[in-house]
Formats: sequence, structure tokens, C-alpha cells
Amino acid sequence: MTASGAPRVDHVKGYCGLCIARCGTIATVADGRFIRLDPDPSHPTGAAICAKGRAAPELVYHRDRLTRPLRRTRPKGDPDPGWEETSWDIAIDQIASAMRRTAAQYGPEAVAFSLSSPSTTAIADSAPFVRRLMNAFGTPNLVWALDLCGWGRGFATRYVFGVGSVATGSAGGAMPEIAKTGCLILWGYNPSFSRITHATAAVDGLKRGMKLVVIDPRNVGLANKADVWLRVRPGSDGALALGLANIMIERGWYDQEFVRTWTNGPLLVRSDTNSLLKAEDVFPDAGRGSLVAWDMRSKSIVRYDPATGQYDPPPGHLSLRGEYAVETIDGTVSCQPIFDHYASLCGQYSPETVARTCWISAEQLTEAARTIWESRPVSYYAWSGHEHHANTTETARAIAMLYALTGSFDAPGGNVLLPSIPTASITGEDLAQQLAPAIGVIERPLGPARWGNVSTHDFYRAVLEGHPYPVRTLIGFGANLLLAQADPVRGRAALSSLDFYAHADLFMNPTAALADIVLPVASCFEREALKIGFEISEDAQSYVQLRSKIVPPPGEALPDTDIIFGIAKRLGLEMKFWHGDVDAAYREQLALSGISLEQLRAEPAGQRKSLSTTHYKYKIPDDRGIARGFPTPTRKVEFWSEIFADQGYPALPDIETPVFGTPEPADMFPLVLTCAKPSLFCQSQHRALPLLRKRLPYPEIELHPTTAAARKIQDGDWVEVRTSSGAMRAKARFNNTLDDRVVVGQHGWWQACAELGIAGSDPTDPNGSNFNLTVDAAMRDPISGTPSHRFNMCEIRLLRADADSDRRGMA
Ligand SMILES: Nc1nc2c(c(=O)[nH]1)N[C@H]1C(S)=C(S)[C@@H](COP(=O)(O)OP(=O)(O)OC[C@H]3O[C@@H](n4cnc5c(=O)[nH]c(N)nc54)[C@H](O)[C@@H]3O)O[C@H]1N2
Ligand SMILES: Nc1nc2c(c(=O)[nH]1)N[C@H]1C(S)=C(S)[C@@H](COP(=O)(O)OP(=O)(O)OC[C@H]3O[C@@H](n4cnc5c(=O)[nH]c(N)nc54)[C@H](O)[C@@H]3O)O[C@H]1N2
Ligand code: SF4
Ligand SMILES: [Mo]
Repeated sequence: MTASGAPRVDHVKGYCGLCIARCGTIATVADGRFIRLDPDPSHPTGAAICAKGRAAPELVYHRDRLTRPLRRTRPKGDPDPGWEETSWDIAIDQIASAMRRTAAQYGPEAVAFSLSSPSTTAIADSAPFVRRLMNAFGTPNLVWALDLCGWGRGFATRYVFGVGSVATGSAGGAMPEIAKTGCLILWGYNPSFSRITHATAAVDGLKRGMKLVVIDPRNVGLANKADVWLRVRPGSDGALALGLANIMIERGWYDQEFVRTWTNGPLLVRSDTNSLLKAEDVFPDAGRGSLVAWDMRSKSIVRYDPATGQYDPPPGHLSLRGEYAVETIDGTVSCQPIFDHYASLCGQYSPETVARTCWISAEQLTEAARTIWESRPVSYYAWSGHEHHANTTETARAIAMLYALTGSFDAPGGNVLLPSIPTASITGEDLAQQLAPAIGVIERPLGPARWGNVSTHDFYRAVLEGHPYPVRTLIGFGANLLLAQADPVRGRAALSSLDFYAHADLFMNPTAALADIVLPVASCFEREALKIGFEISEDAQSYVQLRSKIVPPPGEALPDTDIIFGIAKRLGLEMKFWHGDVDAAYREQLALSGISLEQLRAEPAGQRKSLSTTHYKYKIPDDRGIARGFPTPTRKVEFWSEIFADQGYPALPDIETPVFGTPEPADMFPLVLTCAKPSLFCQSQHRALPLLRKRLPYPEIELHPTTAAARKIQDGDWVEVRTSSGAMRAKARFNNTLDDRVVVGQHGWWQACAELGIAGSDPTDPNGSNFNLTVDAAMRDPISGTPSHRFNMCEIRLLRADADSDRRGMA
């Protein structure tokens, strides 16, 4: 209260950390209570906020928040864990002791960490410190959903461009420069629900005449504003990308100059071995590493040196198509340029094949290809729709190659490697001594484990079968594995059989319920965090903010960062953690930026550090005067990957499209099942907040009215969705824009909402509502291990026709 008795009202600028959009916000605090959140239009991501942001005060003050460290007193498997409150001191002590014990017996790699996705929680505040702790402790094993989220867009595409084609939270990569783009492609991505800052930018783009292509089985978000909406059959995106490329190549709708100069398309492939022709195959004196292309002007071969990116002699006109007889040391060998092989691969995806495979007409396909070609510069963002498949790696590569045909990479209005404020890395790579190979890297050497990211299924196997080595302790920050991942039954068995599991979270969840220790975490509104760059544009990238703590956390809850520093200290790693001083860590991060921590603390609204974007960075000469090119083995955008070939994978994207009607007879499971995220909740969270839950009380499954009518299902009826792997329940929601062979569910449902009298459900119960019980965990991408969350065959059955049996339907 103020002296006059009126409430004291403060407005605190910051940003919402609840999802990847990281919207700039203004929090209203009245007499010390956080009462509302509004957008901050002066912030580069502050044009709007969503319903989840508006519900933030409900999240902060929710009665189910964890407030004290809890210790299990009854065995795992007992329906009552017998949680007992304990002190931070004891909890951290137990964690450090368990980590030490496991390391002494099995090696430090037997301690794994898990993390929620930074796209759906505020864990980005602390994720670099988790990596640092892992490096300092000596384990490479971070279990998080990277195989489902970030792999396709940020990592698989590195095998084409050398960098991610779209930036992931941490990996870096090129972002669509929406403000300048001629044509934006949203591929299996609905930013209207999932990243409203991109949606706002796209709407602005449409106002100035930008073309929009949306590729989604549903007409959702901006699809109804799109110039072309391709209603792709789930799981066939790779075939679609090759089919679009086929039309573009056939009609000459591709940037030949870019392909010739900046891709490895001209390099020759030997037909006898199906491998790249090496200069040493032709010239006995050639050094190792050089390759060969065909010059049409001189009608002879030219050498190509990837170390310099130069052809020798300088070619008149490199060939992209045709077959050439080359005199090699072993005799005459017929060779074709890589691009010719790629074009032939695309040729297998004729409009008729695409119509059959992807359920998209030849006219629409051509219209999309024409729009893309005629509206350059093109930019794209592909997300969950293409990432949640057992063919995501090759699909992501095929989309990236289609994109390469436009020549728009790093062009103004293309996918641009935006500048960033110089910072120092704090993940402590230098602290890591000889880490063991991450779990999964032996089976899938090019997959997420190459970068220390362990898929949940490999983690379960290491715990249950000790393969490739045992994992006995898990320290989790958020990750709700039982809901996020397939096979929760195996997940429960794995987590229950650990020697020790600690989980830090805002709320108890079904995964945390299997822990030995549960730690209460301060929400993003109750802790400081440093954010350098807001990703989506040059302006956003130039913004630095030290998010203020708006209100204190409930009870004894602590920021993740403090917990990590606490564990480090107890492990004797304090010296590697700035002697326990979080500010010192921020100072180190900021040292190169020219912005001080004091400045940021004094100005919660944030600071701008002007940046300017240089485009076409691949053309810029390095200090030897050699154009930088792309950071790939051939220094070019790669249609053909020797890295893939060396590991026994096809060098060109060989797409396996899941077949409609399999694996079971089509009459048992005649419908294709995919899923999408609702706008009101993030993943498995937020169902306890009445403001949100009252707008979507129960999980839904979207289906076409004729599909429903054939099963006597009415809009709003409870139905069972069954696949050969399992079942779940949801309410039917009619959607007449869907193909009548496709149904679309939602995952993440388990939580009760006591305020609305809605019960929760067990994630392993087929009468509950865990979508991921229907996922076939064995259907996995051979390169990344990604399970197929978005393609399975299913059947839908009416449970009850009476609309008011909601409570029983959920039970
Ligand atoms: N069928 C299907 N499955 C999917 C998906 C799908 O679309 N369909 N999406 C996949 C994707 S893209 C992802 S990223 C994963 C997500 O999987 P997860 O990363 O596990 O995300 P959530 O399920 O939302 O669980 C996040 C947990 O973190 C907690 N949390 C929130 N903020 C914080 C914080 O600041 N600190 C800590 N310590 N905890 C916090 C929440 O309370 C919650 O318990 O799920 C994947 N699974
Ligand atoms: N409201 C909200 N926002 C979020 C999240 C959330 O859970 N809720 N999660 C955050 C996270 S972790 C992520 S990964 C992002 C994800 O953001 P998005 O990628 O936008 O998420 P989704 O809605 O899961 O999937 C996008 C679209 O893919 C379509 N789709 C389904 N199957 C296919 C297919 O086979 N091919 C194609 N082309 N499309 C298909 C769906 O119909 C859906 O409209 O959102 C982030 N923001
Ligand atoms: S979209 Fe909503 S939840 Fe995500 S950051 Fe913005 S306000 Fe927060
Ligand atoms: Mo995600």
C-alpha cells in the first residue's frame, strides 16, 4: 500500500519465458502481487502476447506449485511415494552423493541429465549451466527431446548447408528474414499457435504483398491466408520436397548460377562405384582430397580443391547434367554430375507419384513451385510437422535442397545467418576431459548423440539393459519423459529402476513422481535471467535483457541456475563455477559485448547494441583471399553427402515414405493419425490453470465429418483412438478441411484441474489420454533415432454418444 492507502502498483518490463516466442512483456505488480502480464510494444518481440502469457499470474500462484524439496520415503512402485519435506541442504547432499557413488562404480557417464525443451519452457535460462556441470563432472549424456525438436531444422540441415537452415534455440543457424522475404514457406509449422512473433511478422509480410505457402494437413493458423496451402498427407513431406524440386528442375525454375557456383552439384560421380570421382583417380600426381567436374566449354575435366573452393583450370561453364566418359587410371569410366543424380532422384517424384503419395494434385504442386520460383527471395521455417517422423533427417535434407534451388540462402529476405552480439560461451567445453561416447553415437554416428544429445529410447535401454553401458543416476530439469515420448510403460520401468533420480520442476508430474528427490523450481517470473539476442530478426538479435525477478518464488523454490550451482559446489566443482557467483558468470558472458551487468540491471527494459546484417557471407573472402563458402566437406551446399556415404547411408536423400495402410491391414486401421499442439497449452503443461483449461477442458481429436458419420460419431463425443501400439481417449472435433483419411490428435494430457473438477489420467492407461501410447516406438529414423509421432495407422471408435459424460470419459 502507498501512504494514501491506494495499492502500490509497479510495471516491470521483461519477457515471458514460457515458450520460444519470448514475448517482450510488462508485468503489473500490485502491492507485491503479480496481477497481470501485457505485451511491451517497445520490445522487438513485444507486439502481442498469448493466452498462456495472460494466465501467467495463475501459474505463479497455483496451489499445486512445488514449494519445498521432497524426499521419497516409500519404494518406487508403491502407489504412495510417501513424499516427505526435506531441507535444501539434505537434498543437494543426497544428489551429490548419488552422483559420486554412481561415478565411482560405473564412471561419470553413468550419470545422465535430462532437460525440458527450451522451446516450451524457460529452461534456456539455465541450460548452458547444465552443460557446464556435465562437462565438469564428465558425462556427455543429456536426455532431451532434440531428436523430436531441433534435429530436423537445426542439425539434419547442417549436412546440406554446414549450418542449421533454421536457428534452434542454442544451435545457431539461418532465420527467415520475414520482413524482406518475397515468399515465406511454413512447412509443418503453425506460428499462430507456437511462436506468435513469427506469425505477427508473417501477417505484416502479407500486408506488403509477401506470398505465403503453407504445408500442413490442416487448414490452421495462416493457412487460410496462404497463396498456396498444400494439404500434405502426414509423413510424405520428403516426397513432396523432391516432387516440388522435380518440377522446378524440369521447368528450369532454379538458380543455375547458384547451383553451379555454390553447391557441389557439378562434381562428378563415377557410375562404376557410385562414389565421387577423385582427382587422384585421374591424375597420378594429384594430391589427396581434390575432386573433379566437367567443363562444357573445354569439353574436359577440371579439378576442384575443397580447401580453396577453386576449380583448376578455371572452368568456362561447369556441367550440371549429362554423362561423360572420363579417362581414369583404371580406364574409361562413365561419370555424371551430382546434380544430374539429384535431378534423376527428383524425377522419380513425378506429379502423378506425388498425387498418389502426398495426396496433392499436379495443379497445386505446380502452383506451389511457380509461387516459390516467381516470388524470390524465398525463406522457410519447417518445424514439428516434418520433425516428428521416422524419416525426418532425409526429409529435412530434401527440404533444404529444394531451398538451395532458389539460391536464397543468406540472401536479403532469405534464410539469413543473422548477426549476434559477441558473447563468451559458458558451457565449459574446455572443462570436459575425455568424455565417454554419448549413448547412441555408436549405432547412429551422425545423429543427435554426435553432439551429446541422447534420445529417450536409447536412455531407457542404457538404464534397463546396460547398453552400450549402464546409466544409473538421472538429474532432471523439467523433462516430462512419460508424456513427451513413446512407450511410457518402458519409460516408467526404466525410471523406476534407476539407483537415483532427482527431478527439479514447478509442478509434480508423472515423470517426477518416479524420482527419489523432487526439487521446487522458481518460475521464469520469479528469477533473473540473461538473454542475449531474441533471434527472429536483426533488431531482435541486437537486444539484450536481464529479465527481472517480478515476485519471489513460492516457499523455498529456487531458480534452476542456483540449484545447478549448488550441486556443483557440493561436488567440489565450485572453482569451475565462478566460486558460486552467478553474476560473475553473466559478466563473463557479457565481457565481449560492451554491455555491463550493472547497465542491464539498471534498465530492465533491455539494451540495444546496434548490429547490421551482412548477407551472402559465403562469398566473403577469408584472410587468404578465398571465399568462405559453406562449412561442409566440399565447401559447397551439399546435394551429395560424403559424410553420409562414408557411414553407409545414401549420399542423396533417400526418402522412405511410410505407406498408407500399413503396417496393419487397412481395414483394421484405415486412418492416418498425426498430431499438433493446441494454442492454449505448452506440451504436457498448463492444464491445471483454470483460465486456460476452461477453454479446452478435454483432449480433442480432429476428424472429417464424413469419417465421423461412418462411425456414428457426433462432434463432441468421447472416442477411442487405437493403433497397433496402443490406445487413448479424446473428444471428437469436426474439421471439414481435413482429408477424410486423416485424423489429428493432441499429446500432453494427464493433468487434473481441481478448480474445474476435472480429473487427471495415468499416462500408461489406454483409457486415459496419453497420445504417445499410440506411437510405435520401434519406428525410428535410421540416422537420428527420431520416433514416428506423426504417422501411424489408426481406427476411431465411439465410446459414448451422450455429450455430458465428460468426467467418466476421462476416468
Ligand atoms: N505426440 C507428440 N509428442 C511430442 C510432441 C508432439 O507434438 N506430439 N512434441 C515433442 C516436442 S516438440 C517436445 S519439445 C517435447 C517436449 O517435452 P518436454 O521438454 O518434456 O516438455 P513438457 O512436456 O512441456 O514438460 C516440461 C516440464 O518442465 C517443467 N518446467 C517448466 N518450466 C521449467 C523451468 O523453468 N525449470 C524446470 N526445471 N522445469 C520447468 C514443466 O512444469 C514440465 O513438467 O515433447 C515431444 N513430444
Ligand atoms: N501453444 C504452444 N506453443 C508452443 C508449444 C506448445 O506446446 N504449445 N511448443 C513449443 C515447441 S517445443 C515447439 S517444438 C514448437 C512447435 O511448433 P509447431 O511446429 O508449429 O507445432 P505443431 O502444432 O506441433 O505442428 C505444426 C503443424 O504440423 C502439422 N502437421 C502434422 N503432421 C504433419 C506432417 O506430417 N507434415 C506436415 N507438413 N505438417 C504436419 C500440424 O497440423 C500442425 O499444424 O512450438 C513451441 N510453442
Ligand atoms: S507466446 Fe505466450 S507463452 Fe509464449 S512467450 Fe509469448 S506470451 Fe509467453
Ligand atoms: Mo519442441
